[in-house]
Amino acid sequence: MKKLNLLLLFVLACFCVQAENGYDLWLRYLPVSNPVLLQQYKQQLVSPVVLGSSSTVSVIRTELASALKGLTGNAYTVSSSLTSTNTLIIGKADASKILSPLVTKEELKQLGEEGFILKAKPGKTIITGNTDVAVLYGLFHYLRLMQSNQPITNLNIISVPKLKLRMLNHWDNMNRTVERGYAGFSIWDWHRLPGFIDQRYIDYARANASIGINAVTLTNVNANALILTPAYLEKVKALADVFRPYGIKVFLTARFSAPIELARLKTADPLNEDVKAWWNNKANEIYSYIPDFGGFLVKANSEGQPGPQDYKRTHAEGANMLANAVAPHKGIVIWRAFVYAAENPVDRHKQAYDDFVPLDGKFNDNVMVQVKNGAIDFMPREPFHPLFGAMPKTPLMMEFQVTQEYLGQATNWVFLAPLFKEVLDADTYAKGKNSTVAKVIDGSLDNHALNGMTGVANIGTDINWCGHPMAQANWYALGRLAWNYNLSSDAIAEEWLRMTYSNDAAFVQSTKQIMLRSREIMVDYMNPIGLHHIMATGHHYGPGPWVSNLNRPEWNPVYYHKADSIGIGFNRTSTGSKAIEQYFPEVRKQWENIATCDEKYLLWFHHASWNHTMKSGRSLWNELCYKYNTGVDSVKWMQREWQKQQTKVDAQRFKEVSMLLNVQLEEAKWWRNACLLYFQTFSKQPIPSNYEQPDKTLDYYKSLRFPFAPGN
Ligand code: GCV
Repeated sequence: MKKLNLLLLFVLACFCVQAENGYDLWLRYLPVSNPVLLQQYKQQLVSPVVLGSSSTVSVIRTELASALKGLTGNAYTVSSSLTSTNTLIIGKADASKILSPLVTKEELKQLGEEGFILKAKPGKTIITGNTDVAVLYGLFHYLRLMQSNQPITNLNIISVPKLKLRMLNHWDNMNRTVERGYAGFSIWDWHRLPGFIDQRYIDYARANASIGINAVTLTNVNANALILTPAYLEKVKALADVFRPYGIKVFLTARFSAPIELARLKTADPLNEDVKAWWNNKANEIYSYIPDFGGFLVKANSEGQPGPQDYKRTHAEGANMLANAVAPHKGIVIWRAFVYAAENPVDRHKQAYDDFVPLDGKFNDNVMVQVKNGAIDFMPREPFHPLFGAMPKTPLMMEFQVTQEYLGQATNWVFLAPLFKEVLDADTYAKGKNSTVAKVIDGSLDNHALNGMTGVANIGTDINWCGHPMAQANWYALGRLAWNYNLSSDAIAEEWLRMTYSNDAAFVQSTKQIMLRSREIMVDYMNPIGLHHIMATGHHYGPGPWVSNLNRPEWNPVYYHKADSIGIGFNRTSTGSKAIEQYFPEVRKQWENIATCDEKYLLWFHHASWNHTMKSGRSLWNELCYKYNTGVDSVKWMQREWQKQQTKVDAQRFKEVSMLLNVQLEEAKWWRNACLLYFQTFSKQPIPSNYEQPDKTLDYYKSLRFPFAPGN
């Protein structure tokens, strides 16, 4: 009986070890299965030492020991004092004299605070940098090489982040709901903080550090002033203490009306002396809890949030008041440019530019303006925001959305690196050719010291963190691109797949193709040819191009597609809203003329007739039918490709992704049928008979309701 129990325990233990629920993200450290490679790794690793004594150094030691154990099966003793026999030396450049001859002063100078050097020749490897956190980044890079089965014997890597602030913005509410979150509740367990430190906080910090993320905003930009009260600052401090060894700074969202709500001041006018004093004191108080507090992120005068314009002050006056409060502590203010007003009849596309360009040069040195990648709102495809390049005197920070509010939420598999890259690589022509968005945000185009990129997080309490097992790749991609926006989507997908799933070459090859095509596929079945914001309203789940009854004009999809008997699309050219004039002439030229406009933006900038001839030779209406159907067919292709991977992937994640692909196919068909049936009421043309015909009526699609859709 005892033996039987033991056997049962053993079987259970094996089962647990092999269960793949996605919690470990890309930090699985599975045994290296290629024996030749394993042997090479072992020869190189023999005797590791980690120098130094900070809390970050402890993190390095723990991570190294657990990674090496996992990857090689050996329990290495990681020593802390150097001997001549050490083969893997990890530590800050000034931690030991021995490092100095191996790396030059010039090399160290290039690194700044966060860059690292990784050098290896047979039998000797060095990972170093100017700070312990830089060394941690170097370690994660080294582990990534082994996790993805790369050689580690001859290395000469110097890696310096292209952006200083590499950030996640959580839209997490204090009641633990997450605005636009599709992965469960907020991971911040405010009620049990500060006493209870969930292991998740530590694993979250590890994951972020492994991809170079060094800042997080904990709370929703639709802010709650209570986060600034002492009871909550205690809790924020507890999180900041967990994150610090991983090089992560904490930011909070500041509700502009907080002085009224928390201190009963009569006003929140940024020029009022009492208001200024209140924020100064509040900043001092926050820094007394968290000496390295990053600063404030602010959404003001947008979608009902309070702001300086309530007092006839400008965004700059509001931002500078807060910037003055955090400046003595070296804090910064990140002020969002996502503003538009219902009372303003001007094309929403133009409003942020109209508001912010006149303020260029008026922001304090410690203010950054955070700009969404496009002028509307995180659509499956948008041209880059015209503010990029248009505010040379202000550091602009990129805001991407990692959570898939408008990109299939938690049911659709979409890899976002191609979307991020498309924007970063776009040429603004602000200072002639090659003035890319990336060069605007890294500060190199206009010489800014502050620079950064953020992603609205897709993280929640789901066991796999991000809801869809494949959505982790988008968190990963954000971090990797913030570190180095020159990385290709291909390289990022490959790294992630190898670490998160398998190093099997055939698996990596096919699954990478799914990932790389997935965004374009979604554009086809959701928003082809430049269509945008035709999602159902409120929750944004599924199609709703017919919606026209909401209070604010720009909340209605009909505002964006403008379909009528003549054609479809938003005329933003010089004969329309003139939004195109906000771009530099070279860019404008590309899009102004319907004959030359890139067709992926056609209906973004033009109201084109249903019979407009597309480059394919098809009429616009037929092209729309073609695109929607191609999108659906391509999801079927994703399914076929994924089915081929069954033997290569653990059962749990294989099944989860298979089920979700079934859902995705149904949703793609839903998008296609609903949109084509609706637009057909204007085009009055048939859906060509070679395509699958909608099996439901338009009224059916219009009748669908999702009162409990997540993220709302
Ligand atoms: C946090 C969109 C989203 C809102 C979000 C807003 C923003 O409008 O639907 O949920 O609010 O963007 O970025 O502020």
